[in-house]
Amino acid sequence: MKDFKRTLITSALPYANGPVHIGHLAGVYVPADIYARYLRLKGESVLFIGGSDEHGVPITIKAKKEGVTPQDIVDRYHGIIKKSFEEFGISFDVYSRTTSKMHHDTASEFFKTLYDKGEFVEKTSEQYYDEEAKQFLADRYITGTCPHCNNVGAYGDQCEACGTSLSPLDLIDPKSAISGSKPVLRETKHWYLPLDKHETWLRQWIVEDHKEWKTNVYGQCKSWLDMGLQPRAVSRDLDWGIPVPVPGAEGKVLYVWFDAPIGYISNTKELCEARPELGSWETWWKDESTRMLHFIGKDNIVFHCIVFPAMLKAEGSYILPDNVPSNEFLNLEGDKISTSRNWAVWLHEYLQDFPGKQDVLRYVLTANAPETKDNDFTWKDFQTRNNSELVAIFGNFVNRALVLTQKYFDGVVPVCGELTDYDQQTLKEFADVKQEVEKLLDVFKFRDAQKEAMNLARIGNKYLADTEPWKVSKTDMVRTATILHISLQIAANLAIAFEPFLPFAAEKLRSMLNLKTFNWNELGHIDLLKTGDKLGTPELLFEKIEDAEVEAQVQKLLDTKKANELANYKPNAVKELVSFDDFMKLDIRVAKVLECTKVPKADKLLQFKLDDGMGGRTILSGIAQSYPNPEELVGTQVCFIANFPTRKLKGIDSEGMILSAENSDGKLVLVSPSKLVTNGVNVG
Ligand code: B3M
Ligand code: ZN
Repeated sequence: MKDFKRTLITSALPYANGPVHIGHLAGVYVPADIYARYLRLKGESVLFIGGSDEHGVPITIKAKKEGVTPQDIVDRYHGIIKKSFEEFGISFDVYSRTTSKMHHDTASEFFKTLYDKGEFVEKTSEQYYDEEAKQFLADRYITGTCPHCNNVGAYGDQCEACGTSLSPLDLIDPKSAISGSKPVLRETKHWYLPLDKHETWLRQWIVEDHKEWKTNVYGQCKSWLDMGLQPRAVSRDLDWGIPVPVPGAEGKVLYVWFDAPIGYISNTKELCEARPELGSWETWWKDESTRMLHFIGKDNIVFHCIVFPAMLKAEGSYILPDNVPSNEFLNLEGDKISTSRNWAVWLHEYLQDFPGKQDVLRYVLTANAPETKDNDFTWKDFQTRNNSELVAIFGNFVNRALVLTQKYFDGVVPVCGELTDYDQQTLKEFADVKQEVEKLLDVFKFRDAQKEAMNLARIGNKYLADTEPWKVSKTDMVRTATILHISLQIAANLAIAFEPFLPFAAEKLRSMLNLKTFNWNELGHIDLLKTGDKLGTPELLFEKIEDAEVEAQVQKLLDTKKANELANYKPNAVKELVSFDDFMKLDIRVAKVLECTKVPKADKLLQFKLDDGMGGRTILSGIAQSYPNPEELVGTQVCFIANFPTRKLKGIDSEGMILSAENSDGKLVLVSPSKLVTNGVNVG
């Protein structure tokens, strides 16, 4: 690897149109944070840049829906997102936003530079225009019928029913989502970044020079390049965003994917202006001895590996990223996380339900990180990892070491006597951990790195279980002292090794150990604590999570599923018209239920004895699964078709048909008059 002097870490700027969820944390922010903390702990020069992405069409759509301004929306969510990140210990050096003046100026200038250098091509094309709303329509603002599956609510960029990506011109019977009117095609001019002209160097740079990139990233880039790159529009007809800073561009703004990555630059500038000791922002962005890393999710790969580098290269004075560690997606209990379907674990809600348990989520998300393929988060796994790893191994070891020291040595680090062979063997095992963890962190294998760090706790736990100081103390205090001395050194090592992964637990542990200064390079040492050092008060590092707590979370998700089913219920098309005469042929009446029982050997059928005002009749109805306690129906009134031919079902004559409605969840509900009526009267 090249000899770099400093590392600039960026993490994708989340859209400020909703709160952040576990998928964001697992995919981008926890790995980026682990890496930033790791480098800092090694004493390296590092900046970790974050911020909210506050432009783009979805924000304007949300604002319209709520009847507020886009600025109101981003103000609300920028605040919520920023707070969630702080609470989870994501250690950004700066977390700013793309509506800042600094960003508007920086992105505007960037565009202007490329424009002046002739790096864009101007093109006029036909796009849909809403004559009532007097505006061009972004792809998402146009709905129509999908030409592939006939879904009537397809969007101009994608049909969510069949998943096909579309262009607005593909839609049958297009409608404006703003006014509902039929849009017309109108000519409009835009600026395009001619990616085709950048293809040759991009291919060399990625395919030849960066074979070390993660296979998911490398593979996606290669297939984009193999398909051939096309010019990409970098402006839009929209009134929310950064105005295109050239003459003749009224009503046009920079495309959100043009301005958002420049946000990394703007936020670095803002940081360096506020803290001059960090040096000039240009050192971080233009000096070849800076190593730049973009942490992103897989849907952002093309923008960070192809489009943004092309922008930087076109500008001419910037460095390119050295690596783009991108993760796949995290699913939730088997389903894709979705903001619109509320299928997510929101960070702010998690903290209400599990206060103080940030590290548990960080731990589980890393242990299960979608590094090479999509992965699934389940509450059961969350509970198991907490109870049988964090509590039973890490917490248990630390607690025993500290409590025993408190008990036998008054909370003072005892003298280390002569080491047995077993002690030596244990120390040797844990001395390797540092190298192992580093090797993995250096190639962004966070889940394996955490597993390796956890081995340290396993070694400690096993050491205590094997040496049993609580027994030895009855006969040999010198040996007890040695065992606890070694155990405390292992605990101190844990406090360093876990700082990148579980910063809250690591800090708590350091304070229990009274470990004031620490750095990564001391990892593996067995003199982190000195004989005679006074320890702090032992506390539990992790707590057990009870079944009821995770069951409540699962129930919350089941409720969401149910609510979605009801909300998504789409009525069937109305059947063919019938004449009044045909309708009059049906003899629908009301009857009282006298008896209602399950039909033996038929799991769907109920047998009704009815008072139909005409001497009574029996009808069988296939609703048993919706009425598990049929006796409860006795005494209620139902509607039935009286002139339906008699049918034999399971050997019983069924003389008519009872009416029921099928709910959106598939359950059948009997239809009854809303007030008591005389048995046998007609319905019509
Ligand atoms: N806001 C997309 C996303 O959140 C976008 C990332 C911008 S990074 C410059 O997935
Ligand atoms: Zn479709």
